[in-house]
Amino acid sequence: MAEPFLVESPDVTYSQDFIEAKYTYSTAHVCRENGVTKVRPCSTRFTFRTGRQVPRLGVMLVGWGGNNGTTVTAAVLANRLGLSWMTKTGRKTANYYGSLLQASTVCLGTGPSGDVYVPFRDLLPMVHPNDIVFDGWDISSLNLAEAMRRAEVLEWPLQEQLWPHMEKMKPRPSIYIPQFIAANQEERADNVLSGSMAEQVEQIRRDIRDFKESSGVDKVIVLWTANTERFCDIVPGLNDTADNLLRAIERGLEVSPSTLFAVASVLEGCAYINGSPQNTFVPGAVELAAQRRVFIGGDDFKSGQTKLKSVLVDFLVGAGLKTKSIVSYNHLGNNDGKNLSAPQQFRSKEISKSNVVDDTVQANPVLYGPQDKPDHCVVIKYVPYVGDSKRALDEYTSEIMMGGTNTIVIHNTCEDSLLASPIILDLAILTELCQRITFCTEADPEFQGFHSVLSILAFLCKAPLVPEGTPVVNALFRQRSCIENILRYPGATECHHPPAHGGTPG
Ligand code: NAI
Ligand code: DG6
Repeated sequence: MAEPFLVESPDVTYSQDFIEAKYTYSTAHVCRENGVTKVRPCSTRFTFRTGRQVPRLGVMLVGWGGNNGTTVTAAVLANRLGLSWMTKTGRKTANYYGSLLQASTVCLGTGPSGDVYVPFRDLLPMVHPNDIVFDGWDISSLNLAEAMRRAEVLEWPLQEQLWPHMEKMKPRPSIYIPQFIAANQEERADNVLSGSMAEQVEQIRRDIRDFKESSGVDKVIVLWTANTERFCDIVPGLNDTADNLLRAIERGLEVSPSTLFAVASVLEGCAYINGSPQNTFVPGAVELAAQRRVFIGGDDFKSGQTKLKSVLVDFLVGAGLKTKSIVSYNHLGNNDGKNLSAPQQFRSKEISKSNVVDDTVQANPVLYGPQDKPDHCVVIKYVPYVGDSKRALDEYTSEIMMGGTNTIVIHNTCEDSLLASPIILDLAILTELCQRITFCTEADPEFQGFHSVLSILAFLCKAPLVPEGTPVVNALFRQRSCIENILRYPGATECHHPPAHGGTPG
């Protein structure tokens, strides 16, 4: 197996199957004793082992016929086939812009002519997006070519080239429980499973096995990019434990389709990622994943307005300015916008978009008291004419020195699905990589995998799911450092940049 570079160090060994690297992780414990704050530096010696055999990866999308589902499938095909197409501003070529792994770089070290940068994807052996095989489900029966046309995201000359490839792809019938998504979605629900809830979960499990066998992939990851659902109540006896959740499915009680897909995936040993905001991962689903040692991750792709917010507020508060008000408005005209025009589905999105500054604010007690946080207003409007081209307007107002005020206003226009698609690829590829990494310490010499709640995916998610008791980090560049560190340690490619906190395994 040829890696793009080799690390020459006594701490790194390459065998046929593994890269093994020793790494000392340094941090500090802070405690208060007798009225004095004490800081105690400490370090842990880790050994990381990464499997070098990159599997053939299958990704099953729930909501395959939607804007994201069709766009990501089309983008991978277009890249694989090396397609280009004419637009009024000239010829465009398929690329993976917007993918952290494919299109951003990290510093490997210093060479004779200065710093040497490599793409993120070169740090460890990873699946290439061109090699991903897609399948999936949708409540709408359109084949992927027709669904791509319905999405109105890609230029027509590109769609024409992709048509013969995409029309062969047909979403599998899905679980449809109308109360969870907006009533305005009913007209597209012509591809739905029947039978009891337990039978439908069984069918999803059969679909996963069928896809694996018929496509010849080694591994399957399931990712929800279907409509935003309303939140579920957490009810003791219903969804609070794995056993109760499984019983609730047997009895056909209230369980959302996204949770049913999570359960089916976990029972099949497939990682499950939630790209929408709803609380798919009720405590019973989290427990089931932990019991089965299957990765879960989410929630809600962090693609545009929120990504910028998690940079800008970190910058403002990090620079010592007291942000007092954040107003985020956007309008869009795709089917996502239509679904979000219903109050309960909007509420799910409002929650995931609103919590994104909490950790940054709490981390600065100089500026903010314990109950103090900025006013934060999120508005989403459905305007069919603009289609997938979302327009977002943000106003950030901060208090500056001596009673002054600083107001920043931002306007952003972009195709929403072209921002979400590379995130879908990164989520799947990172999750797969994490399945090949194990680690041990001197104190605990048995090799183990990461925690089943895969918090390393936080960079890609608006409301990151983290293991219970672990602090949530929203600030984008801390999240990026976390991925960078976790990818550097197993290959021992630490550069001169100091490791950021948040990069601890698990
Ligand atoms: P979309 O509405 O175009 O696609 C969703 C698809 O899911 C539709 O084809 C619909 O028929 C299907 N669907 C609904 N319920 C289903 C079920 N139970 N089983 C199978 N299929 C089902 O929406 P889009 O733009 O693709 O977005 C998908 C999700 O991703 C939404 O929840 C959205 O909020 C979320 N998201 C999108 C971002 C973006 O930038 N595009 C960013 C963050 C999140
Ligand atoms: C309107 O906000 C529709 C949403 O689905 C967003 O487009 C999506 O969640 C992306 O949000 P953001 O805040 O990351 O741009």
